[in-house]
Amino acid sequence: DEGYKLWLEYNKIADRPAAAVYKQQLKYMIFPAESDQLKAAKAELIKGLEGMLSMHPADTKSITGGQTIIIGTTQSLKGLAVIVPDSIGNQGYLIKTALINQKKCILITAKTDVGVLYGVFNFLKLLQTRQPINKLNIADRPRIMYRVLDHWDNLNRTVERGYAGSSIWNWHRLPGIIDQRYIDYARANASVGINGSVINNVNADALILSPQYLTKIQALANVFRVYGIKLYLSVKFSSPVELGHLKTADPLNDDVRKWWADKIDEIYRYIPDFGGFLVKANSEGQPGPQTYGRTHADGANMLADALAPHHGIVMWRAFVYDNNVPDDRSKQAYNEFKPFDGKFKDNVIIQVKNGPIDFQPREPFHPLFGAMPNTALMMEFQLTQEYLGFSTHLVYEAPLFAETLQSDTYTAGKGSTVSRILQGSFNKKLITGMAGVANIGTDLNWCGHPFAQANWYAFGRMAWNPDQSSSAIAGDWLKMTFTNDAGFVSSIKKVMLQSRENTVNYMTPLGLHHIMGVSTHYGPGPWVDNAGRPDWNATYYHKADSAGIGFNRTGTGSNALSQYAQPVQLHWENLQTCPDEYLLWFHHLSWTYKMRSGRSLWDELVYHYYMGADSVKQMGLIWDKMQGKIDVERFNQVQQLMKVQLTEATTWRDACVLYFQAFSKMPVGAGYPKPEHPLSYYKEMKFYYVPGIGGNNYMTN
Ligand code: BDP
Repeated sequence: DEGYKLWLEYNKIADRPAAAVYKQQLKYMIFPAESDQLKAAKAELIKGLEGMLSMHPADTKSITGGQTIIIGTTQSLKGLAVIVPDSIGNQGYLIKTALINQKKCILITAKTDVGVLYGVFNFLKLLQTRQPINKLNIADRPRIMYRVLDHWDNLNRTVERGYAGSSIWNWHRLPGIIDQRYIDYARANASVGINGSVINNVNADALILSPQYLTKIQALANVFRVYGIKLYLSVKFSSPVELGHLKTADPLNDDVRKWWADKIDEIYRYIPDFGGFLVKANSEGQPGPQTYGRTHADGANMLADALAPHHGIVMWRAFVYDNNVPDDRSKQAYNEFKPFDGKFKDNVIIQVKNGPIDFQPREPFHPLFGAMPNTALMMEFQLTQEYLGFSTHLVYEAPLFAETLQSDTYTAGKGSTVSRILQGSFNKKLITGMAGVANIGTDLNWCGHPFAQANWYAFGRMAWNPDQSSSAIAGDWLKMTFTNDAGFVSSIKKVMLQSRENTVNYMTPLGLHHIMGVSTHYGPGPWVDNAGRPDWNATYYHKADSAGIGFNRTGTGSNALSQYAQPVQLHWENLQTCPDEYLLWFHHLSWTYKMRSGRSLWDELVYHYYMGADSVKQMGLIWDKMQGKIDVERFNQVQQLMKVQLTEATTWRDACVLYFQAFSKMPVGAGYPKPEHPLSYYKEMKFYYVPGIGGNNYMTN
């Protein structure tokens, strides 16, 4: 098994009595399917039942015996007078054991076709995870409106920060050839409720808006639509100049406004349900409204006005920082965006990364969450493991997502979690969204590492409901992807839940951040001090010297803490209460500073680095015991990957400990194995053609 089928394996249920119980309840099916979406739902149900139970319920039009599964919208099941709770909204569904015409049936229904599709996938999940289906009553709905994957895919099919092969969009063969992958991609997304896809890189090529590409994009949109997924495009702000040959892209210029309005009308002629734009502007060299002396609000609102008549939205990114601004990089997005609170049009949503720097293994939540009560904000998580060991490290990211989502911003008092802000709980007028930077490529298993699929899956589940538990999601994913073997699921779930913390420990413990190799972001690089910009240097972030280590972001330092609500500020400012996890993010402390554990800061740092690398070894030992429980292909693949991960984790540990030791001048405890090489060896390690940076010539950060 190469893992192509993702979590939709639909493997035969080997436990015969259990299979028989399911089959017995699914003898007949009433499933009127007229629309493409309902047809897709029906095909999926049949595929799932054939795979798991080798059966195909008999299609009927009316209830004759019991054991009938009835599926459809309230409209298509009119004759049965089905009622759904209002709470499921337009995209939710109801799965219920019901007595219809005195017969016990299973009912899957919704107000809309896409709701039925979600209901079917969730019904299949019950079987995939071996839940009883004789007493069902599940009403569910998404808590977030826009649940989108952002592909950083270039037109030449390289993928920025992609570690799983090339872009799955085969531009040369589109529109004529519809690769089966497009369909399976859409199925997988729909199965977890993802309803949008931004198909191209935020560092966008203006060509994407040319008629030649629009024809190709239309073909993709036609596939996505069947699975309830809207297509979005990343656009380059200067497209009117590059594509339209205008002299300017000034958002207040009439010709520019007309150019965009015409272009948007044109797009909607190709794709009537086009979703809208994602824009990276005035960030890392990209053009934007500031290039023309205008503001982010001017730029976003101009596009929003043109999209509004078609019900499109603008996702405008807040990932901005400028090395000409002599201030802490972590403060800049807040400083630039907060003044515009309430100034964006209703169909603009500001896309904010989970933390204030850039998808590090651990960051505190972004201070913009909670700071813009009158502005729609959406979360941007990164699924692709740019800073998490690429696709050779097993890192289950759901705990990272949950950590941010459950952080309390205190913006409207205690309990103002990021999750509630994203759900629009404090301002019902705002649109809501969550984006994940995709980790998908042409690798047979889509994501490079068999376990990286879990991050795609978990993202979808959390975008649907940000308060779901990482543990429950991991359990479902393991069962759906590998096996229901209880021993396997419980052991490997523990491994998954611990995996992100392991990586924090061997890369950036105690609040360290951005100390990886320059530009490639591969491997350790705490010594980097000569990147293109000061704020791309590792030394800018860790500030290690003979006196100590850490970034002082308190009132005596950059005062980034002042961007958080007061209770948060006080909590992190006070060394008595600041959690170890964020210590060096907010404080510069001496090497001998006494930690809660009683160890010195230096000893604590060493302890974490060694614990991180050791936990990878432990993970490998657990995996070895799983032999025979799953297919041999994926077992072997993961086993090899864990060995690579151990080597790389050890390199991280040794390089960082040696590097920081040069400042602390303190010994490493006798019990710890000695690094294999001197510091100079790690500094000189060279890596050629590192994946994830092809096709971009600006990339030096
Ligand atoms: C950083 C990446 C860079 C992206 C940028 C972004 O290193 O490749 O273009 O973020 O999000 O994480 O725009």
